[in-house]
Amino acid sequence: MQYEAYSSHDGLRETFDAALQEQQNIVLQAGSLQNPARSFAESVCEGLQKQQRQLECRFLYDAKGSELYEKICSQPEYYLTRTETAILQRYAGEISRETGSCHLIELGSGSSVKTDYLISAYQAHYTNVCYTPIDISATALKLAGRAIIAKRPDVQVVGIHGTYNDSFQLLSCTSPAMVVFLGSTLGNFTEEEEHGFWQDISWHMQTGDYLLLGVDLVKDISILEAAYNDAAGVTAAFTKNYFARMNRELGSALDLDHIRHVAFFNSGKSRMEIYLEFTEAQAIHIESLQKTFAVAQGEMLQIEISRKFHLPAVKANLRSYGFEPVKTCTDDKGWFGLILFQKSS
Ligand code: AVJ
Repeated sequence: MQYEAYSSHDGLRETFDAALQEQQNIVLQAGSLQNPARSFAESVCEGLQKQQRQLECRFLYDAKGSELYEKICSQPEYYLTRTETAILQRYAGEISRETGSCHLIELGSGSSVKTDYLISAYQAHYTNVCYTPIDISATALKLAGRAIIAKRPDVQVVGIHGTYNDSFQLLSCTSPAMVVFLGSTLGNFTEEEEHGFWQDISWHMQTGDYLLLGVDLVKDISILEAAYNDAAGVTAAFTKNYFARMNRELGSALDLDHIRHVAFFNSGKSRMEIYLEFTEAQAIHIESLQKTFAVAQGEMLQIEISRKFHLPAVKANLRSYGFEPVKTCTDDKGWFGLILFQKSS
């Protein structure tokens, strides 16, 4: 698969459009990810200057982090991926009949393994299936794209190496389309961030287009907490990789042996909260910006939140942005929900 870099914002849209017309299989790089080391350094600095120090979770997904996340997905305690996959397997056919032929655009596509069930269903019913995975990990994107093309030579794949923000402008080229947002990635947003996100998506999507949203549902706390504290320690390795990445890319020289993974459910806020606790005082040094931050013993840096949802509330919320729920699918235990919406106005 070819890989091309584009710096200008407008350039991306035009190039995307041209790639679609010419039926190319290609990955386009958005300009926003052009200076990754600098964005990472700036983000860490900003996060460490906050009252409750918090780091942006999207930087968990470098090549190593994306690989560890895939490993999390197959841990016995991490029911999310398995459950959502089963729902997709069961309902992909019905979903594809409901929406008709459309361009599939996936936000945060990762390995695209789950999405393959959807692609397969669309291929069974329609010709000229086109898939646009969007991800911040170039490695994950290229591997996923190659695997799909190898398995399904008739599907066109135009990937975007970029952020969600980069993808919004592309939604005007793709109608009829279905935006696919799986894995309960929505749960990583605060309510405020979520609001801005739906406003943007709703603004850019065309009337009649679809949105397929996967959300993890509120359930027994012990099940939730086990999912983020797996016995094999893969989740801990995943979150600690944030600091390993800082050592690699920012020259932070942190001692990872004195950093501990902590994850618990906050019932009041209906969310998992994931921290890295410093079991000894350490300084975080960011070479390129000439900044040093002192972290006290026992201090916890928030690295991620993962909100858990109730289906009726999600539907009511999305309605307020012009998305009509047309189909709701869950598993037998009601642990995970997949909702198909149509953009009404
Ligand atoms: C990728 C956001 C769906 O919140 O469950 C898994 C990330 N973090 N284990 C989640 C994650 C720790 C995951 N999402």
